Amino acid sequence: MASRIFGSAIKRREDPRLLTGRARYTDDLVLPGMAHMAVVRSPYAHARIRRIDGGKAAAMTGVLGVFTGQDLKDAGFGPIPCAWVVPGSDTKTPPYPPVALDVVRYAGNAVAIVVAEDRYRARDAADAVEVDYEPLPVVVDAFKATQPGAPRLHDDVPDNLCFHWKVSGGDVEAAFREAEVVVKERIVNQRLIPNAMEPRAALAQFDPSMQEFTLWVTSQNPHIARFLLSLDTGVPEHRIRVVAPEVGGGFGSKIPHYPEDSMAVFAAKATGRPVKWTESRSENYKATIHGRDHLQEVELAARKDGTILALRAKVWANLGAYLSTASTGIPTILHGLMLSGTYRISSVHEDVYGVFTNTTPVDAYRGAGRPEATFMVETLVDRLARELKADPAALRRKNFIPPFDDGHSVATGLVYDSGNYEAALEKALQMADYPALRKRQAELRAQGQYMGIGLCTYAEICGLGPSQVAGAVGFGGGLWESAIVRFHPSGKVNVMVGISPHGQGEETTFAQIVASELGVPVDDVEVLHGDTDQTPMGWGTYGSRSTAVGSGALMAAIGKIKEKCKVVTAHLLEAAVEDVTYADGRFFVAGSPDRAKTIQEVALMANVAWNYPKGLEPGLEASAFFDPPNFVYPFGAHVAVVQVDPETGEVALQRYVAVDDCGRVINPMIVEGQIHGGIVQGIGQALFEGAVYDENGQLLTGSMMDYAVPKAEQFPHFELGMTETPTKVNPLGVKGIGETGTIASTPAVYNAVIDALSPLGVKSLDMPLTPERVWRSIQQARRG
Ligand code: MCN
Repeated sequence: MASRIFGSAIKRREDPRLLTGRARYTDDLVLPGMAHMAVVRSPYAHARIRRIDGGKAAAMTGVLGVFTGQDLKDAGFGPIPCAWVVPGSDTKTPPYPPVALDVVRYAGNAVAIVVAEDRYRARDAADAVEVDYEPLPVVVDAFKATQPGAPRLHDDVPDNLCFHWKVSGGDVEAAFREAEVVVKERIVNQRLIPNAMEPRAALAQFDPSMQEFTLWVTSQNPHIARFLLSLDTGVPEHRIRVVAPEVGGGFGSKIPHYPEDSMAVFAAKATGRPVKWTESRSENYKATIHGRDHLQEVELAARKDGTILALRAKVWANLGAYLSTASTGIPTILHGLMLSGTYRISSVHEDVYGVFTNTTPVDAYRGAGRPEATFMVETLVDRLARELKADPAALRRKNFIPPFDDGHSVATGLVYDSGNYEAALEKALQMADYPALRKRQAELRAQGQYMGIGLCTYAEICGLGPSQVAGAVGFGGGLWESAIVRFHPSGKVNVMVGISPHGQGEETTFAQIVASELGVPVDDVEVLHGDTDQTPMGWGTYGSRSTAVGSGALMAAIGKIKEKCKVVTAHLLEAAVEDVTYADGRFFVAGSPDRAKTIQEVALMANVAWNYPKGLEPGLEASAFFDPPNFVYPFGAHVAVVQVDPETGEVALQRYVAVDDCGRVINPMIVEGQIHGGIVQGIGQALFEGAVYDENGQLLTGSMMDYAVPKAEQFPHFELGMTETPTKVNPLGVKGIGETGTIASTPAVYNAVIDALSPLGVKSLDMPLTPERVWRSIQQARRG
């Protein structure tokens, strides 16, 4: 392989159009005759709908229609499907009507839609729809919702318990009996609101002559959107085209198939006009999924010498009012199976209770399940270190899974692909100059200053596939990927992929792969994605899978192109096919590098087929699918250094060192960008962010005035390092990097703050670690 392009930090090809404002997002699209939709949303978190009167609204100028849940139902629009039901968990899937029929279950639940000539008229008319509600009792807390007497959300779900899922490995009871030390923690992994720059939008068009729909939508996975849309609308898949134009970030929140997608499709058919809906930011906070929201009770058993024996946990996962697309898989498969982290923990057990509450549905948010697992393990390991008066780095080293390059089984049954956790930690400690940091900490403590050093060593499961496992764990789709590589006569290349990047940069990195493998200039390759009519089927961009799985399909297609080029070259050079070999964009007879054809020459001949092998198909195009044999498990070690002011409770993040390993790196600049963004989002959870409901189910953090999205000025320069441990799971040895920063940085910063405060007797705190919380905990500790 020519490795100059693969592995080099070329600039992102997406950026010129993004940075100059020329990119076209869903809301930029304008169709002839386009109308606009607004959604009437419940102000109550739980209420019976007595009556809806759309009369006044319908009479307003420019209003084309007012529709209720019943109208959608009558038109055959069924409930929003949950696409992941984990076997053995007795999961209840109560109906999730796109527009409420009789009861609303969270503040923001849709109760009616209005279509009008422009969005302002639509909004005004939505405000004029009269809804008579009978308020019902509300529960927002997952633990409380399972207690006797709690208000019930769905008739057929007693105790609001959607599922009880368990995972076990080893003999946990025996390990706890054997333990000399047990540390416990009650952790609130708080609810977060994903903040993609672009809010959600949908534009639907119905073609009555063909009975076909087109939906332009802010989706991370247009092929899944089409599949699910066909299920809940009854419109066959081949009559639906879903396009994800430019998508301005998603962080998981644009995976689900949302009620508004169905509403827009319904409205387009009902009014005979293309219909657009774009949410406002406050609508986004209420009606786009939230993330995390776990209450965790965790215990870690160890020997006095620091050997970790077992981990046991109970988790109440708040699912919100309805099951969003992947919601049940997040606190189970993507969380519960990762309890061993990077350690030799031979026994684990976890009970996960998935609970309905009167809150916005919860689904995947960057890291999705893995941050909740890593936080649990990494904060408990630190707690154990304090208990044993051991150095947290030494304790980690003692318990690490030793280096492996071809599979390591952990207690939950997963087989990690490859890892070298100690190497990543050593590098991070070296970059941070850990001994010097500890020395400085001791000096500052002597002066009454509170500096803290926090570590996190993590491994995470991503590169979601293989499909057989997806099926076995109840995921309602496959997890393979596909790619088409098409050479035009001029030697320029189009690549069509099933993945659907929305900020990650695969238009660049996939072009780098093609350029490296086929020896064409990188600028001669264009990567197309995000349109079900133009791209082959794929399962989307999430779970940091696009590179690990998508590149496998791309490599398989490239392999077919090379084979075909050899046949054409052999014919042109009158040589035997077995004698033709390839290097750096040229096909030549082995031992006679002068007898060669460039790939562009071969592409031209394949396309014109003038002088061509008999019986060989013309054209130079290959399509391939790739279903990986396993997940991939990137890993790393992060070190955070903070200074806490005990008088104000303010936490200043002074240094942040991150060493991550995503196998072979295609584009180091893009990888660093992913790590930067990820770190910021994870620290957002540790220090700033948290969605708060009052007891009536009103979202108190309903806008950016109240929900603290992190800002660049709050961060130091990130010091990044890499180790490179390839995987055997895909041909290029690449693992995912899109979520690692988020997974690692929350516990690293949390551990640093607790480390700073431990001389004051503060042992744990609820996130986000706001100055007020930190200050109060110091006061409380001082009072004893
Ligand atoms: N890459 C690389 N070498 C590797 C691994 C990755 O050069 N060894 C590059 C990839 O080719 C790609 C980027 O890094 O350009 C991220 O790739 P990958 O880890 O495969 O992640 P995905 O493309 O599947 O993206 C999903 C991931 C997730 S799950 C969330 S959430 C997230 C994230 O990506 N959301 C994002 N990063 C985001 N970045 C932006 N800008 N916006 C989002 O919504």
